[in-house]
Amino acid sequence: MSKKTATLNTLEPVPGTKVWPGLLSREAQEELVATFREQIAENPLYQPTMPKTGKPFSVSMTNFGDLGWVSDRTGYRYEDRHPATGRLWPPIPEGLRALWAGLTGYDAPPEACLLNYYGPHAKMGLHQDRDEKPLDAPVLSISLGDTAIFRLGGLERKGTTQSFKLASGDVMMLGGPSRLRFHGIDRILPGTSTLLEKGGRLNLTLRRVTDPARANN
Ligand code: MD3
Ligand code: FE
Repeated sequence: MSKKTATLNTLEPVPGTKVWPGLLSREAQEELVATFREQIAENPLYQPTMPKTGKPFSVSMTNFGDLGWVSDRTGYRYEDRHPATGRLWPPIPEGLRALWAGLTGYDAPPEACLLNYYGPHAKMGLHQDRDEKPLDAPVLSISLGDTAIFRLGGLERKGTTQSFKLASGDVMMLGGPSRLRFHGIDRILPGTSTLLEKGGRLNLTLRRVTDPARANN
């Protein structure tokens, strides 16, 4: 059951959460999309399945970086290869690595860049991101294409949430006391951007997966 709440155009202040509306210029957004297009043949989007049930996600995914987030019947985890092609993930585009360094101030580079593609009916249920070791490292999210209705909750599944719009070029950082907040994508608003020829939304999340202070974790 979903409670009816107003969708805000801007987020109410939440410690550890920062939004930069429209940080990426149209040109920078187009350059990122072109980079993904170049990679798509060897690094295709695929539809992950839910642990246990095997139900497919409505969001399709791929990754860049040393490690990529994958899900199948056996669970969620990070892997160094694409589950369908068996190839190593391509490197994280340089522009995104620079964005991470500039915005997070975290003293180690991101290891994973998850790319989520939302068609007109895709959504992502409320969840926590807790498959990464260093919880002091923030997650940096970049939205491209159609606007999404994003929902941000608290540290427990039940409890109040707020929803607001994430548009193409918006960048959001979740760290510190917000790092384990529940969050999800209620829906996307088709036709709200001309960035992607066939419409839909791309979200990129940059993450640190292993603790930079320890080897082999
Ligand atoms: C809040 N992706 O890939 S990004 C995900 O738009 C994910 O595709 C959504 O949730 C998307 O796991 C939301 C924004 C985001 C990312 C990480 C967070 C919000 C977060 C971590 C903690 C709290
Ligand atoms: Fe998430």
